[in-house]
Amino acid sequence: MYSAHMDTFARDNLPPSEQQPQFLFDLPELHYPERLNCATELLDRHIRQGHGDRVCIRAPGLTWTYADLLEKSNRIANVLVHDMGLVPGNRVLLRAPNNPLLAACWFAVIKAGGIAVATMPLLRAKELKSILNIGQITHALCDAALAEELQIAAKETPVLRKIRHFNYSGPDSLEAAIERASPEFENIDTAADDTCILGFTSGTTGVPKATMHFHRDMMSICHCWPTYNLRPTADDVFIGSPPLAFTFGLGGLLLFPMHAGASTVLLEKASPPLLLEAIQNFGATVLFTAPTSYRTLAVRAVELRRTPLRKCVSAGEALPSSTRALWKQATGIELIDGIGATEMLHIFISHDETNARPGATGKPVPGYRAKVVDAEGHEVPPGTIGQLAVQGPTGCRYLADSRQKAYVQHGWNLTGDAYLMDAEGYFFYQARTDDMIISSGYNIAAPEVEEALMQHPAVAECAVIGVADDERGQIVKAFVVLRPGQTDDALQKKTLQDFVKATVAPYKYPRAIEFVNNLPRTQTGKLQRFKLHT
Ligand code: 3UK
Repeated sequence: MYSAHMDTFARDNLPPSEQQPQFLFDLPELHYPERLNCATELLDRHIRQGHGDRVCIRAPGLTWTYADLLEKSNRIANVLVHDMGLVPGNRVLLRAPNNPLLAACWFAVIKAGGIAVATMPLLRAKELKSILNIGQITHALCDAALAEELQIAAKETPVLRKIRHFNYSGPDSLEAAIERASPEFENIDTAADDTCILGFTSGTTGVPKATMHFHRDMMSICHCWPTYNLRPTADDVFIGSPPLAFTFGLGGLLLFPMHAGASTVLLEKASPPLLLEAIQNFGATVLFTAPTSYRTLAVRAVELRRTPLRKCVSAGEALPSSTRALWKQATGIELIDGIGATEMLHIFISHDETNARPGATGKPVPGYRAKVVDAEGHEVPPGTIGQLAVQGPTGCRYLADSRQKAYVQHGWNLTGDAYLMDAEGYFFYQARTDDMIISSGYNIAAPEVEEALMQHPAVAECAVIGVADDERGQIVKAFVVLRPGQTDDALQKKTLQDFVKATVAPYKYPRAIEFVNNLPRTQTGKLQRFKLHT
């Protein structure tokens, strides 16, 4: 079988074929040639088709056309190959906040037939060390602002041979090497099924897992969800908060805009106030961020309505119906919700703005199929809660990890989410399977209680868990962040408890409530409910 990889590490560490999910290529656009380099399709193609002058990337104080990005990535590809000794199949660690050079480095690695391993900016040496080891990473391109932790990790990982730093001006910087390098580069003729990225799971607990995705997978995610659910145009300006190291951000803020020939705004910091400012300054039209961010931003309704924003995508966590309603009221825009996973690369159940249903994530994205199954893997009738199982052109391939057998069963990807499908085929998220609370024999989904609490005006944010209880097995406990000016006393607790009882089935109400100043979240914006178990 053809491969351009001289370093065969990735191919050697794929899960055995019988442990891989079944892949679906029903849609005609998913029939790829044997040889495919996704950088050629997403970047070089635009220049070849005469669109090199169109704006591709914007950042504070900087604008790059497609031709500019091509030249930068070609030069960096030459640095990787000629100065740093990269051979196809080598893994390259990328480390930076979302900025234009990170995007150029990503394309440079892909062009050179390398495997890009982007890392979350906040990772510390210990976590980087485990990524370096799992991925047997040989090269690194690192923003000087994030050099410190990588240097500590690198000292203890001998496989990492070459590091170059960028966004600083020393003679040994990547920029200096870029100046000397040729602007021409012929992309390595990779196989469609050569691995091109390792995506590390945001991992709430335990040892991180590396998911392996091929060149054709990058194209599949561009051909499925954006084509049928987002429907962007070449005039759109994309913006958002997820890091490019998180596949939600990689797709939403780099691959999808480029596939559409549109432009993308890369922001190193994208907290809600900074995001709003950038939406205004850059005239953004398509926004990608997490549910909590929409909730916070919604208070700036007047300013948001003056921007050209037209499509807003929420993913990473369940979207509460109240947040959907709040955003619609504030901006007039119906949110597009979508569930994705690092293992699946991107979104596989979603809807467009005309088919949104409160409380539902949507229907399987064209190219994917989904079902709800019981513990034995049998499909359950509509209206029954079970585990979500999916198949599509993308799917889970953990690099040398026994947990492959838990995620992929009978050829289906099991995401670890409890779902229900209604009679019309809409999928309704319930909880992570490990966030289902069993109290006095009742099954209670933590997010449903959170949703009820959040409808109360005193509540800014909240998280619900099950805590051990002698009498009931578990009881529902809520951690609540109050809005400014609210009192955190026993009366407030009683008010919130009564409110939940009046909103959902009374047995779901939180028997315990604790007021806190903030909630633990991952760098991808996910609530870490397990950290609340003390
Ligand atoms: C949860 C959701 C309800 C769900 C991701 C879009 O989140 C992404 O990937 P991760 O590997 O986490 C996967 C898990 O997160 N989840 C994500 N989106 C939703 N739950 N509604 C949603 N809309 O538990 C899932 O199994 O960090 C999201 C695109 C790419 C991604 N990697």
